[in-house]
Amino acid sequence: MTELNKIALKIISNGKGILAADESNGTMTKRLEAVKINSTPENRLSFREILFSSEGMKDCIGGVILYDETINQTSSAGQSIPDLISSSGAVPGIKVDTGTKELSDSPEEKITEGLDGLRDRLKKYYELGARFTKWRGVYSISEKYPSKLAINSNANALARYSAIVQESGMVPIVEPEVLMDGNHSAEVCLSKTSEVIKKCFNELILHKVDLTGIILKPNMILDGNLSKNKISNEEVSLKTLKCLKDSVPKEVPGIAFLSGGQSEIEATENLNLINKNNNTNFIMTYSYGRALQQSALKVWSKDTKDTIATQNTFNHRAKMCTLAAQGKWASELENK
Ligand code: 5MM
Repeated sequence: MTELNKIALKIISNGKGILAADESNGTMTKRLEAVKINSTPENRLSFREILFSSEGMKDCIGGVILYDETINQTSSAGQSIPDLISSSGAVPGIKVDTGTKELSDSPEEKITEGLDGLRDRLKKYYELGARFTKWRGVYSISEKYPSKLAINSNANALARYSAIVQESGMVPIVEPEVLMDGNHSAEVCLSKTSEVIKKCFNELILHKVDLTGIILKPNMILDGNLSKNKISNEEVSLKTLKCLKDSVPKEVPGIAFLSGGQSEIEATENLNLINKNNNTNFIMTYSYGRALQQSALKVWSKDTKDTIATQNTFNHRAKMCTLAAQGKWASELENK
């Protein structure tokens, strides 16, 4: 077993999942302003520190993805944020892409940037305690999209990123997110997501990335959010499994889904069914941002001094997701 494979397994084994707390300042500002909180570095830290020091971290969270601002911050007790995360048994990780830009020649689509100077930034993040990283490619679905150009260029960037990250001794999370926006069917989502993931693996193999030392972070297969038709949760799980079985090489140790705008319960129920029906050898877990934080953020915004209520809310969500990552979740447990 290689060191990278060990790190990947530590993050996702035994029902543990990933807390995606890597919102860039722009995204975090949107999230905070939606609940009428000022987006200052202190407030961003304050909410995140409450999550990172909650009980639920120990049993449920195997890794936390941070943003550059947070990995450099210090807790109220004077501990570095990566140390605070490690003290709960979770692995600190860091988002290393620098965001998306218009794709030249297809300006309605996006290309993710951040390769320039990446090696040097990784050195700094490793010293700060990070042992895994994240890079997200974003694809939209419409009649014309995602174009071959977007599929190829984002796959190439994800592979170049992964190779450099592994060279630096860290596990790359490869996140090709096919957005749920639009009125397309789940069938279309299935065929586009499969095409995107297959191309990513072609490029990862070409760049000699060790597939036992990565974690794939894909979307689930869903109808577009504007589609009138909604397939059942059972069908979501079966289509998602079909997609991954056909497109992901067997060496990959695990898959950690993004929630992508699903409600907390939907994301939990779908993950649970994926695990119940899992006919692959992949560990199937979560790497949720909104589906782990939404309710906790609402509670916190009502009284930012009420750490206990915020942590209880987060602990509950983390516990539900961890049960789902083992196929042991049931809706009745939500009210206990
Ligand atoms: C936490 O949000 C991440 C994106 O941040 P920026 O758009 O600000 O760069 C995002 O990549 C996130 O990690 C994944 O989409 C998972 O989050 P959700 O909310 O989809 O589970």
